[in-house]
Amino acid sequence: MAVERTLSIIKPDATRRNLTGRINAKFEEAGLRIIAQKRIQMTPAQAGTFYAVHKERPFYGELCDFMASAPVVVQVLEGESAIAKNREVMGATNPADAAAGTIRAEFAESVGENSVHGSDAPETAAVEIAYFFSGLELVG
Ligand code: DAT
Ligand code: MG
Repeated sequence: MAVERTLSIIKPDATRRNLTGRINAKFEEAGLRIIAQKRIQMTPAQAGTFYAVHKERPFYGELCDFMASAPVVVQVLEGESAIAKNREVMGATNPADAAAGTIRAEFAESVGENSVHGSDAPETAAVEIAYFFSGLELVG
């Protein structure tokens, strides 16, 4: 067990429906601290760089357009085992498979428009945090 940081994104389907506060409450109730947060509007190219790992997948173009379709809230969450804990609070990628009480079970609209992103490992968390935030913006 160790204190970790992870990159979270509240996606366009959720910002459109004014769900930022309710989603943040889920993180805080799980003991995750929001140590950095800003609302931005990405271009499809910026979303494409962020999701470059998926560039060969059939849904890549749709994913980039969706992520650029409205503002997103990018944030850094900190806590004990924050990467796994955040993935637990988010629920499965497909909301049909997400456990009751998770963000995706409660709020996601579809597998593509699933309300939140969370880093999946320490290495990806470090790269993803650096994509959006400078060290000075992380206030733990
Ligand atoms: P996660 O966001 O749970 O880490 P992932 O990394 O496999 O899931 O995929 C990244 C995003 O791509 C996911 O949140 C939504 C989209 N996506 C994944 N699988 C998809 C599919 N079968 N159809 C449409 N979009 C999909
Ligand atoms: Mg992923």
